[in-house]
Amino acid sequence: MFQPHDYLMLDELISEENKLARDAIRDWVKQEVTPIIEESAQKHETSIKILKGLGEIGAYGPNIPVEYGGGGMDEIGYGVIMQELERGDSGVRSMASVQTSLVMYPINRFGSEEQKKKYLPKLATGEWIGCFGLTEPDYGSNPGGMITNFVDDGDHVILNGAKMWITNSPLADIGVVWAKDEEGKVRGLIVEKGMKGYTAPEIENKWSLRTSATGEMIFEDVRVPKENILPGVVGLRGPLSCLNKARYGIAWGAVGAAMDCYDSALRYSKERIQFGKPIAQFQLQQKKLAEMITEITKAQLLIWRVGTLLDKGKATPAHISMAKRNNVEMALKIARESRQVLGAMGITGEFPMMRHMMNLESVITYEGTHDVHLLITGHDITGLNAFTC
Ligand code: TGC
Ligand code: FAD
Repeated sequence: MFQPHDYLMLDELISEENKLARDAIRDWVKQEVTPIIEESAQKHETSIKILKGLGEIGAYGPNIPVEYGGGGMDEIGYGVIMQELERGDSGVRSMASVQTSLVMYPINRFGSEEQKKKYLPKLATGEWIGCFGLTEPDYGSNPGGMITNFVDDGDHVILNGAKMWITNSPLADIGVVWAKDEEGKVRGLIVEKGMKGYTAPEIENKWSLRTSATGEMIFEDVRVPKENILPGVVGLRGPLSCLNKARYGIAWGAVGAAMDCYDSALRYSKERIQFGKPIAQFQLQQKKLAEMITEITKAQLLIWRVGTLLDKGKATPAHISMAKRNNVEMALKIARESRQVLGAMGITGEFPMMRHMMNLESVITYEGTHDVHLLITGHDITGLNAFTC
């Protein structure tokens, strides 16, 4: 069973309240996620018990105000929760980060009082599951080109278009969908399951994030009440602001996945005997393990600092991009390296490395690809925009 590692005593940087929350989630993951997640991944099934359970333990909206059912925690608190969930599985962290950062956050930040009261408490408990529709079949890294649009129809609008690769869409009760109005301006709309003309078929046969449902969102003349339009934002800034929050959570989550791989490799290497010695005694294996804990520790410090800046209102989107890019790549490298420490055993479902590795292949692509985040940093440090060159 997973043992936490805190090589540089970074726990001293985390408040008692946040440590309590993290430890409670850690215990929940051990009890509810670890025993079933491998089978869930092998069967390519989303566990509804986990999806609902996340609402019971306060993992939906921990940083959303208490008056709307959230936990009222700071961003470090949200981060350490994402870390523990992704130690269990990236798909489980996805459930919580989409609900929190991509559904509850835009409703809380850009929604009307009526929208907040109607949706947030039910999303916080997990009674309703939400999804976030930005990516389209022809517009992934470049969401500004989106085709999905709506036209005026009295007290409703008529929505047409399609979204692709949407986490939780096949299961979701509501979706925050980004679409262009008649002037070509991006707006956020809350689409509800059951609206005529709206379907959300699942994307089958993924080799990655097999515990998380991914689907399309198809809109064929869907009549959406105007009261479902988020009044507080116009333009691409709206969805991109939500991505900042989710990317931040992913940067913490990646540390959790890496810790799980490192912990499994460390314990195995001390027990596995070859040439009459534990393989942990061989210098080549020590190099792998020593580099892993070094990289994990650096990644922890990076995201802790970004979280601290976020709590002070000083973190920029580019700071968050740096952390997402660095930490996900770090976790992916550790998943591959730790798999090798286990030799053949590493390819089995008895150990978590292959599952984490395959999951992280999505994590390095979604919420902005590895390349996109590098170009965001490049823009920030040079002042020159590679996306428009
Ligand atoms: P650009 O002209 O740079 O910006 C348009 C407007 O947006 C503002 N802006 C931001 N605002 C807040 N946060 C950010 N991170 C922002 N980035 C830009 C910008 O200031 C401007 O505002 P205004 O008021 O002046 O109009 O936009 P661009 O079209 O050139 O694109 C820039 C680019 C490429 C960086 C951006 O589009 C991008 O980040 N692309 C990647 C797309 C992406 O990350 N998609 C993620 C989809 S959601 C997802 O993957 C969920 S996975 C969920 C899970 O399971 O965990
Ligand atoms: P493309 O944009 O087509 O990119 C292809 C390649 O070209 C990449 O390597 C990219 O880095 C590179 N590239 C693109 N532009 C440039 C450039 N200017 N310079 C250099 N290289 C470039 N989206 C949502 O809206 N909601 C969700 O809930 C959601 N969940 C997802 C869940 C999963 C499992 C996955 C895999 C994706 C999900 N996505 C979601 C979509 C995700 O955000 C996109 O896949 C991602 O933004 C990349 O878009 P794309 O796949 O169309 O790749």
